[in-house]
Amino acid sequence: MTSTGHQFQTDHVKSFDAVVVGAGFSGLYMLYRLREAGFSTRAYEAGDGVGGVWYWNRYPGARCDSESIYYNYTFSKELYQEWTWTSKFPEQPEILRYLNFVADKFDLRQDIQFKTRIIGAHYDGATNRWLIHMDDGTDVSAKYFITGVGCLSAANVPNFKGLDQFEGEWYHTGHWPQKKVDFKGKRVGIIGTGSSGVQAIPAIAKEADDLIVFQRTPQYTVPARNHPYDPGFIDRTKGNYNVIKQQMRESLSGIPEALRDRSALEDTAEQRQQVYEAAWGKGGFAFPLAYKDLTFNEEANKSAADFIRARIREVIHDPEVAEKLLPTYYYGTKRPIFDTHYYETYNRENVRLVDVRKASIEEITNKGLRTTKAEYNLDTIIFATGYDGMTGPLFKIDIRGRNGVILKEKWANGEQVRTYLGITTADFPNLFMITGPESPSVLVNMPTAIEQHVEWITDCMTYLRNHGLETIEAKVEAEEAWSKHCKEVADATLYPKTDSWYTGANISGKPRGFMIYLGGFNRYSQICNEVAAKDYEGFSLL
Ligand code: N01
Repeated sequence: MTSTGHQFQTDHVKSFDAVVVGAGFSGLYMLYRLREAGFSTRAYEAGDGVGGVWYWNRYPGARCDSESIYYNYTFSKELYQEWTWTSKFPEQPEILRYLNFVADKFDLRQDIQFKTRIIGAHYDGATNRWLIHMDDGTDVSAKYFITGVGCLSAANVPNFKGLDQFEGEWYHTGHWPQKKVDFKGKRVGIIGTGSSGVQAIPAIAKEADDLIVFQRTPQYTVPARNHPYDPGFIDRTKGNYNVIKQQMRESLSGIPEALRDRSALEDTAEQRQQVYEAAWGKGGFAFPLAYKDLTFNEEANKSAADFIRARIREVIHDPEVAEKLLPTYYYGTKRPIFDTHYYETYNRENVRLVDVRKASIEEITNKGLRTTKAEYNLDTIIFATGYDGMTGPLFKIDIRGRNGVILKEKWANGEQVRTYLGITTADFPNLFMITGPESPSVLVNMPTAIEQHVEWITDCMTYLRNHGLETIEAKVEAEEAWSKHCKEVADATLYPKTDSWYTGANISGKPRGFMIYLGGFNRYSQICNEVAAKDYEGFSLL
């Protein structure tokens, strides 16, 4: 029975080799790969189209901050030749078009059921199968249950008193409507200044009469310096496909641009200034990758943070506003943000910054929002308040493993989740999590991370089939060792010292732990390959 009291049907239900959750980057490629390998597979997608996070995040200004020529699949040379990106950092509609193009090219829609959310998946030890329950009341069964739910698909709308009495419109950036939201003539409030807020704020400020930004933690952001690609560059990139693919797959972070192999402390203050100015001018990842020790060494980190704080003071006309915008946490330990005229937006007459650390939000009223110091009348409220990351999307499904072990309960205790390689977890046979907790996922270029996981999972399933095996399950000692390793790697950095969604600190009551493997994509892939080469060392195969 599910938590909703559902009694699974086991007779006459559709049965597949594999059921995949989601039709974003992960689900689409998983479907393609398994079909190629001869596994009957069905994907279920809550939205009415493909795209995953790029289907839901339609807020103004939404664009990717990985370079487009890398933020795509590399498994098909033909696909790489056929698709042409228009600019360095593609906007959400262009990425969504790309994923639709992929779905059409490989004829993937025929195996996807849209507008259907999987709400329960229980492992049946008697038959070694997963029983899967949908929100339309139907059940199916599958030998393998594979989640492609993304790391950031469980929206966090803070539980402010009074939201239900608000008479205006409100939206979360991650659940943006398909119709255009009109801000003309409106007084808009936005809560949150993470990646989503930093992108949405300059775009909305251009349209709204008034924009009030409710900021709790000031952010470091560096200019994206987006630009259209010229045809010559695109031709050279396509011609270089093999090299680019290999470089991506052998890199630390899934993109060829290597971290500079130099400590910030090896340079003099003047040299550092020049390096940071050049990186600032180049934009995007050039800044966080300017020195190899920015996220390891406090002094190195401070040098980068000081540079950005100085830039903020230069850009902002009103010194009081500038002071409010100065971040103080370790640079790079929250997701580095790349912006287009973010700080400059605070020089506009129609934009006001409210520091909700000094005067916290008390309640949403019928007319707007009230902090401990003032009341703000608003027509529209935007929650750019982030996500219950990594585990949240998995917990939206009632996943139960061997003997009814509930995933959410297994990971509710202790200081971090427990997985083996971030793909599997003990007591959950034949469950694979694409970019699951404790895999490199969001700290590398996502499509690269996804391709590696999908290919590893497909190879694993093929191995089981070729050897006449029914189940694969992580051994407890293997997952304990992996989780310990993840923690040790993270503890050698400055990341765990900052409250962020990486640590779970943004969600009240969530156990704090560092949920991403920080040892580098190349090292991680090598470990996964070694595990497979040793006949899936650390797993029980039956
Ligand atoms: O979410 P966030 P996001 N009262 O968690 C604030 C990816 N992404 O959607 O920092 C007041 O970063 C919160 O304040 P604080 C990317 O990986 C990528 O912006 O917790 N404020 C913070 O300012 C990114 O990291 C792209 O103090 C509250 C903000 O809301 C991830 O998604 C674009 C609050 C949340 O920031 C998440 O980004 C967009 C409260 N009760 C997203 N609760 C690109 O590729 C939260 N906040 C470019």
